[in-house]
Amino acid sequence: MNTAEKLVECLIQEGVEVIFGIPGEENLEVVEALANSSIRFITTRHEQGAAFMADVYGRLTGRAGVCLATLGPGATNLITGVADANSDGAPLVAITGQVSTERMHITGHQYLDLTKLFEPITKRTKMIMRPDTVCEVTRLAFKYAQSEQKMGATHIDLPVNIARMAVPESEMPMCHRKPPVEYADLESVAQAAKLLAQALNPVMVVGADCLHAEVSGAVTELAHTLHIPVINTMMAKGVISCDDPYAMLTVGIPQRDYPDLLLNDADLLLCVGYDLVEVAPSRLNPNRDKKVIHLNSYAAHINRSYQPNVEVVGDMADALHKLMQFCRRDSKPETAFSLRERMLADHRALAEDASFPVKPQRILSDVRKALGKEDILICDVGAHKMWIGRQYNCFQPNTCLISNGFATMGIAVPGAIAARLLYPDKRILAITGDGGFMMNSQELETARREHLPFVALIFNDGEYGLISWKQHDRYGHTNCTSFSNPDYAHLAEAMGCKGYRVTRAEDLPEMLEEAFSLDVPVVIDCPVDYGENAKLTERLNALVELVP
Ligand SMILES: Cc1ncc(C[n+]2csc(CCOP(=O)(O)OP(=O)(O)O)c2C)c(N)n1
Ligand SMILES: [Mg+2]
Repeated sequence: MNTAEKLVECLIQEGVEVIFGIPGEENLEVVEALANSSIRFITTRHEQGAAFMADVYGRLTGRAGVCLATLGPGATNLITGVADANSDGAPLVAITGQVSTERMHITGHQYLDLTKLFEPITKRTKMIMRPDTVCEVTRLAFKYAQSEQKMGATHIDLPVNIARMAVPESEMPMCHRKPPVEYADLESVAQAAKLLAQALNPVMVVGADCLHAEVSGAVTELAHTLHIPVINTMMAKGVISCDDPYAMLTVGIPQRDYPDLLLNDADLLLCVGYDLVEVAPSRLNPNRDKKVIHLNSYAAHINRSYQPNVEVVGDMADALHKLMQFCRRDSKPETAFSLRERMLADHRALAEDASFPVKPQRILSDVRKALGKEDILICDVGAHKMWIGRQYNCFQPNTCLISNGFATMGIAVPGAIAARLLYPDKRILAITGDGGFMMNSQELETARREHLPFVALIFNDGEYGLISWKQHDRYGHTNCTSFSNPDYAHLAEAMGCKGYRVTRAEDLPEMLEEAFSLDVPVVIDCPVDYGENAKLTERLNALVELVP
């Protein structure tokens, strides 16, 4: 058995069922070995698409998504998706081909030192230098990618000559067991309970590490038992259901919004599963005067606005349950309850607006009605993300995926393909700007070929809308942000997909229903009225000015 075949055996041992990627000369052996294995290989149209698919696969499962590329340009094309996964804590293993070890010391065709290239965007990058190390290198890649200490990306580089060499028969895929669960020490829980009991206006902030730890139930129970309102980051939507009276929805758009009013009044932040990349701690604790409890499975990062008074480190559900036992709080957060009503009323405004181009509020209201509680929205990056972040609300975790650590345009279309692969019975919707859609629209062909239908809804404004919004807020005009668009419905049809264009506000609900009933990928091109962006800035500036 050669090294490539042994690598595939190790991947199967790791539970890998699918790999996304593009074959090349230097990974021929691996592709051949994969073809003879139980692993499904999804050939993509750009390595970035493959990396985003692996990224979203990892986000949704907690198991590493795997992507494959050849050396040099194939590997550099993977970079953005790998960096996105690493920043956002999605487990991912990237595998690249490489030139033969005999010619790495010279300047040569397509050679690039890939371990150096991947170093800042992975938790670990290793080259397989000898056939007898393939099992260890593979196990390490998966261990680091999937480890509880913030998951992320890893990289395996396989030189073409090593791939062809025979592996000694004694080398077998390594076994692995789940590491034992570590529990927070009771002293830290007791300290946290004391701070919580003393706090006048505590607020719980839940972050993305809650998604894989299955702590939704414990978070919600704690909110009710100790009467603590809960704010979620953009990446932690649905950890507490949006219809829960304690759910104060999402913090994270650039403007100060209703949840910020609550943070303003808070004297203590109970941060659960929160990672600093999700939303700047200076946003949560601008004057650095709030007490902070950090509760996660790993210790806090360093930041001047995030210096926890107590760190409760260990199994999160267990720590939350103990905290409930150790602490008593009786007064209900009436201010939060009334703020929630005002916020929901604000979100409902224009939900039925009949004007055209369609208001973002109306689109999201229609989308929420079209998607069931368990269906999945994959959001791209742009002004549409700000609207989704602000007012698309979720009932369950992992039902709205937002890249908000690295915040990378282009994730939605390939991400939806991965989501569809995992959940054939759910409705999968990608919402993307016209800018981000064009960055990975080529993967529509992948989706059609692989029979992975999903619906892509394009917010069409002919601009890099978020940047226009920021320029408008800062300079009063826009620059370098506009472009022309193709006929997206035709573009979709040309790739064997179905295309629609919204021409009236009332079109969308029916189109969405029809789109989800089809067995090919669908693109819905929806002109959007981003005149609402500047109005939102104005409205929120006025809201915050009311605060003393
Ligand atoms: C890959 C990448 N390039 C650039 C940016 C910076 N950026 C953030 S949002 C944005 C504009 C997005 O435009 P579009 O996709 O049309 O969405 P819209 O804002 O119009 O809703 C840009 C350029 C980014 N986040 N990611
Ligand atoms: Mg746009």
